[in-house]
Amino acid sequence: MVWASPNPIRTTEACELPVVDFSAERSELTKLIVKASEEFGFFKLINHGVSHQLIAETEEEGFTFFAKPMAQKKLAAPAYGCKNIGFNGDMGEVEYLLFAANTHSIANVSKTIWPQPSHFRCRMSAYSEAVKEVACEILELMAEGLGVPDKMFFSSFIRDADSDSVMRLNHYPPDKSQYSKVGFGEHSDPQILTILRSNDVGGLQISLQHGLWIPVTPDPSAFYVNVGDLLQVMTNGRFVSVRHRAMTESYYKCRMSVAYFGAPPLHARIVAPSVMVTAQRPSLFRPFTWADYKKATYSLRLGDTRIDLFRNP
Ligand code: GA4
Repeated sequence: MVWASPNPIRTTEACELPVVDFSAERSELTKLIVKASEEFGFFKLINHGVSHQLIAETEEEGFTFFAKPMAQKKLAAPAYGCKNIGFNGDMGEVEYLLFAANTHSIANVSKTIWPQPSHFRCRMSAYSEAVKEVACEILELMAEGLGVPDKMFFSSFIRDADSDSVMRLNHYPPDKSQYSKVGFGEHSDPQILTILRSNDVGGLQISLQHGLWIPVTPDPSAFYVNVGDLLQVMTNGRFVSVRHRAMTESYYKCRMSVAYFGAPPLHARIVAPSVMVTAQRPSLFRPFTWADYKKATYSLRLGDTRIDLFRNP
């Protein structure tokens, strides 16, 4: 299907995206996750085990916040943003809440939103903890599937108390115009792993080869998992960080997504474990810290391929 879109980039539905059933047997699971991360850097996770009630309550907190008058939402700045993405002029048809995924930061954001004690703090913290656990389990299965001797090699970065993980609630307005617009432009996620959940309104697309966009059918009961740039580096290029974007799609309903971006502490040194570096496959990237990478990320535009700055000559 070719979408009516002001931009000439084609989209297609002619590609089946990988689905991983988290309740499958462990050895099967490791194989599927590794294959999907190598070929797509993306997969849909079903039977993830996070309670439907917790997910519904998190969604409710988001919708309640975004339904507030603009003047009140702006009180939550800089966590709240509308249309402006990052600091270098990127824009999109989106409003969002973006905050560090630790209990302390969530409590602070909560205070700017609701002066009285509210559900927001408890629910967001519980959700963040639950998806962090899913992300860690996935990273441990990845390590196992890749033959990394330390199964916690990847997950220990985001389990660290100083992890720089963030959460983002994106709220896309319904699109009454004839053409689909860019909600959140093309990019890869800079962190290690992203766990995304949305309501039943579509809009997410992933790019496999440059120029071909694949719409992802929304499934509110599932999570969508993105390999981030740091995991591409730590697997010495075996896994690929997926380029994706969100387009406005619905004529009548808002899309809301909640993303957890699992990141290391700022001082963490990002290198591939020795088993991923061989004579046939020498190290593709030079060592750097997450602080170095984050600085480069924020100095560039959303769609820039920042990972290239860290490649070995
Ligand atoms: C994309 C992934 C996450 O949403 C995010 C984004 C961040 C931001 O919105 O502040 C960035 C973007 C994201 C990558 C390039 C820079 C930084 C906006 C931007 C233009 C929170 C992240 O970590 O990187």
